[in-house]
Amino acid sequence: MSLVLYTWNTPNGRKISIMLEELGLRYVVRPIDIGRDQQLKSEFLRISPNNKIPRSLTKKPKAARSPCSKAAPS
Ligand SMILES: N[C@@H](CCC(=O)N[C@@H](CS)C(=O)NCC(=O)O)C(=O)O
Repeated sequence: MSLVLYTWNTPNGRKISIMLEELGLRYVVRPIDIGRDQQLKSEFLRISPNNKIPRSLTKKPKAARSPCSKAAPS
C-alpha cells in the first residue's frame, strides 16, 4: 500500500506533511498548484470533490497477487 499526498505549500497543506513526517510514514507528494486552479481540474475533483487540498489517498500495489493464485509446479 502506498500513500499519496495531494497538497500545496499553504498552512493547511503543510499540516499534513508535518503529521506524516512525525509518524515516519512513507508517502509520495503530488503538488496541486491552487494558484493556478489545479484544484478545479476534473482529475483532482474525483479525489477531492470540494476542491480542497490537502487530500491523501492510499493505493494498492498494481501487481498484488495472492500466493494462492500461483499455478502449482508440474
Ligand atoms: N481543513 C479543510 C480546509 C482546506 C482548505 O481550505 N484548503 C485550501 C488551501 S489552504 C484550498 O484547497 N483552497 C482551494 C479552493 O478553495 O479552491 C479541509 O481539509 O477540507
